[in-house]
Order: sequence, then C-alpha cells, then structure tokens
Amino acid sequence: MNDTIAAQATPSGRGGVGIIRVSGPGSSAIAQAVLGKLPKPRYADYLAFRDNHGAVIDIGLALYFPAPHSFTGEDVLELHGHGGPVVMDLLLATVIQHGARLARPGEFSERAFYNDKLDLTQAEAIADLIEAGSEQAARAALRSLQGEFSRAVNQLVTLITELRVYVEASIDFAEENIDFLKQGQVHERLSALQAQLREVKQQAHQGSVLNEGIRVVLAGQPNAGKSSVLNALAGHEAAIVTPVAGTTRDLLREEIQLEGMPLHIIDTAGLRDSSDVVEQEGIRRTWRAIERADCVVLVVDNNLGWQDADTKILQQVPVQLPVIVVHNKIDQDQWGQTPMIYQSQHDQKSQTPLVHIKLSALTGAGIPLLTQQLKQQAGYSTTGSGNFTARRRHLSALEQTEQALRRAGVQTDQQQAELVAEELRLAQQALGEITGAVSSDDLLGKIFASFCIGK
Ligand SMILES: Nc1nc2c(ncn2[C@@H]2O[C@H](COP(=O)(O)OP(=O)(O)OP(=O)(O)O)[C@@H](O)[C@H]2O)c(=O)[nH]1
Ligand SMILES: [Mg+2]
Repeated sequence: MNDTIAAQATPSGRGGVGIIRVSGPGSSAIAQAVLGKLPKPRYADYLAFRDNHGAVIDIGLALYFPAPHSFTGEDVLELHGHGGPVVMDLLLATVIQHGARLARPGEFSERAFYNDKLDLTQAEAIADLIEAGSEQAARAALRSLQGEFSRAVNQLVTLITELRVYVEASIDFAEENIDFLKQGQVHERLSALQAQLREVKQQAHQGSVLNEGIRVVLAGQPNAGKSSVLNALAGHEAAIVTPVAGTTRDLLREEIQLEGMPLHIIDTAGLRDSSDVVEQEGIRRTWRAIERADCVVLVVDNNLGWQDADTKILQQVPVQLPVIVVHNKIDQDQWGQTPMIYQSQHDQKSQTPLVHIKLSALTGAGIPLLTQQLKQQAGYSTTGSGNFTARRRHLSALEQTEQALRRAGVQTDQQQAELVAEELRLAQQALGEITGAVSSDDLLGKIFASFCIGK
C-alpha cells in the first residue's frame, strides 16, 4: 500500500458540492501541485484547483489530514469542488496525472482496516449505513460503526481465551487433569458463555434481518394464486395473472419493505407433473429457489381444499424451513369470507405447528395477516433498540462458535481436555472472523470489493 489512491467520494451526477478524496504518501505532493500549497492540517482552505498546465479547473475547499489522523490512517487530501461531472472528472484526471491511481471499490475502507482505524464489522457498518433502507437499519449500522458489535464479540473472545487457558493448564498438569474438568468449573463457564453468545446472536439476527431481509418463496399448484399473492404484497401488477394453469414459468422477484425490513418475494412456476420442457425447467427452478429460501408460503386454492398434491409439495420442502399455508380465494367461499389465521399440527415435522392463513389475493382481505406473520417469522421486532447491523457471514460465524462450544461441552463430559481445548480454539477462531482478527485475504478481498468506489 505504498501507492496513492483517488476517487470521487460523492455520488456521480450533479450536486452543489462534489468531493475528490486522495489517500496515500503522495497526497501532500498532489496538494502542492494542484493547490500551490499544503493546507494547514484539518483546516478548510479556500483555494483554486489547477490542472497540470496551471489552468484553474474550479475553486473550492481543500482539507488535508496528515497520517495517522485520517480516515484511512494515511495522508489524506480532500478537494471539495462544485459537483458537476465535468469538473469532477477533470479534477480526478489531474490528481491521477500527479501520480495517484484510481481507487478500487472499498479501497479507502480497506486501508483504514489495515491501518487499524476500523475493524471488519465497522468497515462493513459503513457500507451498511450508506445502504440502509430504513431509519432502524441506519441506527443499527451506526451502533456497529461505533464498535458495539465488535465489543460484544471481543468480550466473548476474552471469556473463551480465559477458559482455554484454564483447560490447557489442566493438560499440562496431566495427573490433575480429571479433577479440573470434574470440578464443574468448565461446565459452568461454558454455559455462561453460551448464554452470552445467544444474546449476541439474537441482536445480530435482528440486525441482519434489517439489513438483508428474508427471502420468501411463493409455491404451490398451478392456478392457486401465487402470482396474485405476489401482486397483493407488492401493491402493483408485478406478475402476469391469468386463469391458465402454468402462467408463471420463470422466477419473478420483487422486493418490498415491511416497516423497514426488506422482504424479497419470489414468485414461482406452479408445481405439477408436466411434459412441457419449459414448464419442467420452471419447476426445477422453483425447487432451487425453495432450497435457498428463509420461508415458504404454500398457496392453495381454498375452493379446491387441501389436496394430495399439496401434501406432496409440503413433504418435499426441507424440514427446517418454516412454511405458511395460504388458503387463497376466500372471496368465493360460500361458508365465510372472513380472513383468519390458525395453526395445525405438522404431520411430518411435528416440532413446529403449521400456520394457516385464509385470505383473498383478489380483494386483499387477510393480506395484513400474512405480512404480520412474515415479520414474526423473520423474528423481526421494531422495538429492538439494542441491535447492531449484521450480515449473514456474521450469523454463520456465530453459529459455528455455538456449535464448537456445544461440542466442547460434550468433550468436557467425556473428560477429554485436549479436545475441549481444541473446540475452544475453533470457537475463538470463528469469532475472530467476524472482526477480521483471523480472516483470510480472500475473504477480506471479497468483503471490500462489495463496497462502492470512493468508500
Ligand atoms: N376469486 C379469486 N380469484 C383469484 C384469487 N387469486 C387468484 N385468483 C384467480 O386465480 C387464477 C390464477 O391466479 P394466478 O395468480 O395466476 O395463479 P398462480 O398460482 O400464479 O398460477 P400459475 O402461475 O399458473 O402457477 C386467476 O384467474 C386469478 O384471477 C382470489 O383471491 N380470488
Ligand atoms: Mg403465477
């Protein structure tokens, strides 16, 4: 990282102000060349910006942040000009002629990370804050940016480290080994750890739901009204609806916001045995979408009632996936047209009851029951003020930690001190991936590349 990078920090297009940011050892020389002087550190200086022939490109504010007191930890120069695309391009071209190169997406944050200005969750929180789709999501991102998530994770790391030291000491004193594990100390500390981990997971889960939302797949037999349910949820005619069975053949995605939570809804081809190759491919894609879903809404035609084909579909849905059964078209029900929600025992997966909702996609009656249920399914609550922004990658690391701790508990029962120590090491490693303490370059590269240029 000996080179100097530059990018427009403000969005492209027209605006009152546009900012070119430069970071790296060449910043001060570039300031001299463009401004004719080095501005006083951290003071706004009103100056002419000149190209390399000395012609004035723009007049604006220049700010200079010498290392290490800058966003990236390097020398940083900010040129605040007028936010027109021509001015910004000329200014950026000039800076590049003076030795900077165009920054890759996320490269400013990446440098801040390598210079210990931010840890990984904080760098990700910047991206999340910028991309936040709701006030709640923005608040959660800010909490992570301020280091709350990292602090919670680091606390867990400290506890695990202490326990590791304790267990590993017991290995070194082999004769007393058994006593160590028997004393119950290890168990006690493990369960305290697990309880604390659960809390962090809960908060992170909320954050990830706010951030990424959940994927809901609408599935069911042809003509049940899946596309109609999608349209009712989306509030506009996103999908084609016809009385022809087999209307939808491809996956159709819509994103809606439920009180700040993004909901990715996927409409699919109706499931049936078909000899039509196009339809077969559509059905194959339906199952692929179901495999990746967070929740399946199984739509059935209330007029036809529950059919064997529906049982077959339900049996094929992966066991752990929550299913909501929507009984659609109640506007045609002669026994009653009031929307309602109820539960039934799940014949296959008896642990969680099935939720049923009677509604009409045509009139919209009962649709709020469905959105309510989806929010509940996502574990989403608007009252959670203690959330921090989180991503799926964080959740899976927390999940791995949890599993390692569980295995450590089993090994403790079996008096296998070495194996307990190993599981604790794995738990610690999984947590380290969250903050970036033990992440591979590959992972880091991927994370930063997902940011936009100028960040
Ligand atoms: N009366 C009534 N008709 C409905 C309702 N929902 C859907 N329909 C009708 O049912 C037919 C099928 O609706 P679609 O939404 O296309 O059904 P689908 O499940 O997407 O069907 P495929 O794409 O073919 O699998 C259409 O004629 C709709 O107008 C409803 O709530 N009430
Ligand atoms: Mg359809």
